[in-house]
Parts: sequence; structure tokens; C-alpha cells
Amino acid sequence: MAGERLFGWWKRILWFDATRGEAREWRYPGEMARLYIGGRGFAVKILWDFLPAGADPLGPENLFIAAVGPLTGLAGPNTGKLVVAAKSPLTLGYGDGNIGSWAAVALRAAGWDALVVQGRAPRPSVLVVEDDRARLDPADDLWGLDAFTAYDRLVERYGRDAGILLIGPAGEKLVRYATVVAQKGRSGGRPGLGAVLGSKNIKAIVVRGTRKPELYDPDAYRKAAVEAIRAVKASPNYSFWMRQGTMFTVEWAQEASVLPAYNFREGVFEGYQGISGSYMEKVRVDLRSCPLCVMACGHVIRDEEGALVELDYENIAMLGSNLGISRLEEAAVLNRLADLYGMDTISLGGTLGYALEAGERGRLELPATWGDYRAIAELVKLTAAREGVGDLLAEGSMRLSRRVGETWYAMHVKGLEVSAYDCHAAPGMALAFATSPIGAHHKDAWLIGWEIQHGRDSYSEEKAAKLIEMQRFRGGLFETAVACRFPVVETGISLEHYVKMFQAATGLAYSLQDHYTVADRIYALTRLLWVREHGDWSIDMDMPPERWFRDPLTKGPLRGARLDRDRFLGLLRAYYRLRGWASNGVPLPETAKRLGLPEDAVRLAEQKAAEPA
Ligand code: PTT
Repeated sequence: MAGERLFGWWKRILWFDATRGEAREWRYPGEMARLYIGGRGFAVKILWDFLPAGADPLGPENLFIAAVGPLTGLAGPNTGKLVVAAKSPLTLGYGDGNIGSWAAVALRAAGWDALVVQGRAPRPSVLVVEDDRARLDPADDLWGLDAFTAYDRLVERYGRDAGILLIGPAGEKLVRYATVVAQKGRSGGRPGLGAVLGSKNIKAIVVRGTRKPELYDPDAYRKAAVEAIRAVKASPNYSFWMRQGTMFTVEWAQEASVLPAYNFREGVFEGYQGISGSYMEKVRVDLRSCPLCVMACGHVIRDEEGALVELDYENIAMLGSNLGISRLEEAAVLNRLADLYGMDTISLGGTLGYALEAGERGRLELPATWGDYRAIAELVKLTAAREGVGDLLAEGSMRLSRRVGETWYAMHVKGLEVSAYDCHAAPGMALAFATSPIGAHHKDAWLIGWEIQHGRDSYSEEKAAKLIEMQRFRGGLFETAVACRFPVVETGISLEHYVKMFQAATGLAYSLQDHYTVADRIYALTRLLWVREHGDWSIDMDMPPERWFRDPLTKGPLRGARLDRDRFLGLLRAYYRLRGWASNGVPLPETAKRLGLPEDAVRLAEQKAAEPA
């Protein structure tokens, strides 16, 4: 331990009031760093303490947070990441995303552990942070521009060394799943973080910094980071990863019958080869990465219209097979439009999938059908502009399905659309979606690979335990430290590399188990934030989409498979039990106390928790 002195943190947060255009410094208590570390941990704690309960997510009272952590921006494997967070306009609960961007490196170098934006700028603005100073610059000329054009203008105006986060037209139009965009092909904040910035009249955040954080033991840090980089490059998976990145997952998912097709009606897709990683390798023209990355994943191809697009599995599965599109170049057009307009590809693909199915069932008038990428591209444009039927699509699949009057094939949890893994025959992955702290996203637990190896038919408590272990390091360590998880989850290097880097940077002798406790604390507080914002909670909030219980698969080797409701409920209760949460999914008061949650959080647990699960 380094005693009371904290290394690796600046111990200050930049608080910006966009209404007044005023910045202030908040020197937060050191205990906050010890208990919550940074990134997602800081975001949740700040929202718990300062967001007015029941706030309108698109009102000036919502807080937009960009938070780094003790590892962000340090030389080391994949540390060019930051967390963006706010109350989500899509789910009305906690929302965050983890974006690779120079803005992450620059925010750390500017001497801040986080930036919090409250209020609403009186006119379209760019929030400029330069070391200690922050101001609003007018952005009337940028408002309405797509994210790539606006990015180029911002680079001209503020220089190549500036870190830039921005929104596209979808964020301006408050599309509920608008994202924050970085570097023309990185995009994050799935649950509508771009709309939150749009509601504040902030087109972009530009950051420049000139400082270096002081580390506890710089030599030990350097040694640990070099060891981690060597381990990544020596991994047997490394060369294949460099060839295909996340795109290898298309063929893997097809083989495992989890590739979403036709709005998750099936887990296999007849045209999978045309959108596969193997095909992508043949047409790839470039490879891009986040800053400080040692295992680039941004494979770039030319789309059907000749433009360059950076691909990822999720984007191509959700905007390809899930919509019946079997040509990579066509799905890539939709991917590019999502990036240009600043919309989440997963929620867009999930919402379009729902709409196409509702159209097929005669419940929604829609000028597009499965596989017709041109017509679908027009729907994407209408969505970003909130014109015609696009205004409905901009609301996401949960709200759209309520309007249509058929909700059972709307593929979301808590309002956030499920990522690209079909779970008709994957109860563990369904549980991962059901209990993710932001709604259905795979980031906290990609349990599906483990589940397929260890028996996908089982609903055993072991699955719930494995899920929690994954949530602890993926949703904990990497979201608080803040760094990319790919070196661990894709090349298989040991988590201990990160534990060592963290210790050397901060002087806090946290073991992996200590990081797990921090993660449990953050999970419990996040859950209580959801409960507070929604007013109440029940087990129904944690149920996966009805389709997986109701509609068996009709194709592929797993024909006939579907989830069993009673057994799934048993699995969910086992999860609650292992977490120390009540049978209605609210943390028990003793759990909240044990984890050292704030007193008002313990009180809420006392009021809302049912009997133990
Ligand atoms: C992430 C989610 C993902 S997860 C993908 S592809 W993936 C989609 N990417 C989108 C995109 O692109 N454009 C767009 N308009 N919408 C998109 N929506 C989808 O957003 C991402 C990488 C990836 S690529 C993954 S898994 C890992 N995610 C990490 C994470 O969550 N935490 C962490 N500590 N490390 C991670 N490393 C990897 O980073 P969100 P990014 Mg993304 C174009 O942000 O909100 O977390 O949603 O941010 O910079 O693109 O990095 O197969």
C-alpha cells in the first residue's frame, strides 16, 4: 500500500455546466477511488449521488459522463479506452459504453479522471477541454453534419493531436439508441449516449492534454506492461486474430447455431459464407485500431457503394444475417450509415429486424422486406432523421412493439436490443443478457463460448457462478481500470498482467479478488440505481425476450430447441442467490452493507428487497 497518497489518479473531476458554460473542479474523496476505481465505477457513483431521482434522460438534469481509469492512456496493451455513461433514454436505467478514442488518452493527459456534463448549452456547441480549462465553442456550422464530415472539420479546427468524441444527426434528433462516435469507425454508448449529448446541444467534445500522471512504481509498471504485450503477441490466437478480428465469429456462430437470422427466428443463416470472416479476408483493404492497441481489430473493406467501412462481427450479424442480407458489401453499407449518423448497429439491427417481421405479419406498413438492402438503407436514413416510419424506428424495438401491439418477438431486455447471439439453445447466454447492467449486451459476459463447451442444455447453478465470474472481470476490472478486454478474452493472456499493472500504477495492492469485490459493489449499486429510476423492480425485468421461450428453432442441427421458462427462472434465482440479491432481483440490505454502499442505497435496499432468493 502506498499509504494515504493515491498514485495513478488525478483526484479531480471536471464538472461542466453547459447551461452557463462554466467549468469547476471537483476534488473527490480518495475513498471513491479505492471503492470504485474509475470508469464505470465512477460513473455509477456519480449518477447515484448527483442525478436527481427520476430525471428525464433527455432533460438538462441528466449527467453525461466520460470517465477514464488508472490504466487509461499508459503505454500498455490497449489502454486507449474510456467509458461514457448517463441515464439511458432507451432503458431509463443505467447506460454506458466503452469507446476506443484519442479522447481517452487526451482526457487523462489533461489531468482529469472524469468529465461530467450537466445542463443544456443554449446553442449547438463544441465542448473544448484543454488541460485545466474548458469552454463552449459555437458549432452551428457542424449541426446537421454526418459524423465523418464533422470529424474532419473538427480536426481542421482543433488539430490532429486533439481527442474527439462527437455525435451524428441521430444524436441531434434524439434517436434513443444514438451513439457517441470516435475516429470514423469507433462508436459506443449503445443505450443512447449520443442522444444525451444531443439533448445538451453538444455536437462534440474535444480534448487536449499535456500532462503525464505520476505512477507509484514506473519501472515496475513498464516491466508489467512489456510482459503483457509480449504475452499477447506470443499467444497462439494472435495471428488468426490479426487476420479476422471479431469477424471470425460469423462462421463460429453459424456452426454453433447462434448466428441471429431473421430477427432471431433462427440461429443459422443460409447465406453466412457471404458475410464471413473468411470472405472478409479476401476483400480487406485496411486495418485500423484504437490508440495504444497491440491487436488491431478494425478490418476495413469497400462497401457496395465503394466507401470504406470498418467492420465488426456484431455490426455484420445484426445488419446482415439478422435482416436476411447475405453479401458483406451490402451489410457494410448499413454499418457505414450507422456510423455516419451515429446510431448503434446492434439496436438498429434489432429494431429493423422487429419491423421487418411486423411488416411480414401485416402489422406494420413498411416499404422493405428481408434482404433488400437498398430499401433497408432508406429506412436507416429515415430513422436517423426521424422522418415518416423512421420516427417510430428511432424509438427502439421495445416501444415500437408496444405501438404495433405484438411484443413477444421484440428482441430486447429492459429496452436494450440483444447483441448478436441467438439464445434458443443457450440459457447461460440468455442469463448474461438478462442480468447485464445496461440491458441486453454481451460486454459483461460472453458466456456463450464456455456454455457451448460445458453443456448448453444445462441450467445448473455452475452457469450462474461462471457468469458472475465473467461479469466481475469484464464488467469490473476492464470497465474501471479502464482498458480493452480483448487481450485477455481473445488472446487468453492472464488477468494477473492487469492486476500487476494496476498495482504498479497506483500502489494499491489489490488482488484479483479485491477487484472482484469492487465489481460486486458496482453491480449492486448499479442495480439499485435502476430500481431507484424505475421506482420498483420485479423478476420480470430480468427476463430475456419471449421469443426464445415460445418459438422453437425451425432450422439447423438444433431444430426444435427453445428455452424452458421454469428452468430459466430457477437459473435466474440461483444467480440472485449467489449475488446476495433478493428474489425480486434487488440487492439484500446485508449485501449492500457488506459491500459498503452509500447509506441511502442501503435504505433503498431495505425498502425494495423481497425475501432472499
Ligand atoms: C459496443 C458495441 C459493439 S461490441 C460493437 S462491435 W464488438 C458495435 N460497434 C458499433 C460500431 O462499430 N458502429 C456503430 N454505429 N455502432 C456500433 N455498435 C456496437 O457497439 C469496441 C471494441 C469491441 S468491438 C468490443 S466487442 C470490445 N468491447 C469492449 C468493452 O465493452 N469494454 C472493454 N473494456 N473493452 C472492450 N473492447 C472491445 O472494444 P459500446 P469501440 Mg464500442 C463501428 O462501445 O457502447 O461498449 O458498444 O466502442 O471503440 O468501437 O470498441 O464485436
